[in-house]
Amino acid sequence: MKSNFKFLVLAATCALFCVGCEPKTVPVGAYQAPGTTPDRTTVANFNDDTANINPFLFESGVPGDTVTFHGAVTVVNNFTAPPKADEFAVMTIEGPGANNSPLACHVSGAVTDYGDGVYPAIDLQAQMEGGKRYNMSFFTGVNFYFKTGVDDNVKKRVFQIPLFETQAVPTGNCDNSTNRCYDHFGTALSATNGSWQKLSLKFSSLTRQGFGFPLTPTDLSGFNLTQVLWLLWEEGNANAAGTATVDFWVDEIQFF
Ligand SMILES: [Ca+2]
Ligand SMILES: [Ca+2]
Repeated sequence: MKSNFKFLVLAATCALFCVGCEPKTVPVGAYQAPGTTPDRTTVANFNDDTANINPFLFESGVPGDTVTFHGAVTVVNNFTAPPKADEFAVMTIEGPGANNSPLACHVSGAVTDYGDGVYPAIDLQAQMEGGKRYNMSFFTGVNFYFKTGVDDNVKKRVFQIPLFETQAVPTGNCDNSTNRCYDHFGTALSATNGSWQKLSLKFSSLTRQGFGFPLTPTDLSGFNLTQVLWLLWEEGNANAAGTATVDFWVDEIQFF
C-alpha cells in the first residue's frame, strides 16, 4: 500500500512538473526525485552557502505536500554554565563538501564535561519544519555524509531523530522531571579521521536505549514517523571529566 501511495504521488508530481513524461517508466516504489525538478528529497546540502532546509522538501499530509516552515540546520550550545558544564561550538559552511559537492556544514568547538551526570553535548539539528513536527512517513530512511577531523577526540558521537514524545517540554511533550526524556531513536557514529563516510540509515534500523517512556509502535515507523522534530548529530564526552575537541562535518542530507 505504501508503495502504491508513493507511485501515485510520484505520478502526480510527474504530471505537474514534467509534462509529457510517461508515469509508467517510473520504477514503482522508488521515489527518484533527485533527478527531477524540483528536488523533493534533499533535506539540506549547503551548496548555496546557506544552512537552509530545502523549501521543496516533501512532507506527508500537509498543504501542497511540502514543508511549511522549512527551517535551517543549526548548532545548539545549551549547557554553558561552568563549572557544571560548558559547551562552545560554531557552525560554518565550508568547502570542499562531500561527494564532489562544493560546500558542507562544519561544526567546531569544544565541550567540557565535569563528570557530574550533566552530559553536556554539542547538538547539530536539521529542523525540517523549523522545530515543529514534521511528517516523514512518506520516506523509508535518510542518507548523509559524515566526517570527523583528526583532532576530534570526543568519547561519544550519535545520530538521532528526536520525536515530540521523546523530547522534553516545551519543544516536545516529555516531562523532564521523570528523567525519561531524550531516549530518541538513533545510532552511534564512528570517527572517520578526516575522510567522508556515507551513511544510509533506514528508519526501522534506528533504536532507543530503553530508559524512555514506551512508544507505540515500538520502532520508528507508523505514528512515530509523523512526530519528528528534527534530525540530530551530537558529540559529547559521555560523562567523562575533561575537555574534548569537537570537529565534525555533515553534508548531502537526503531522505529516501
Ligand atoms: Ca554539499
Ligand atoms: Ca547541548
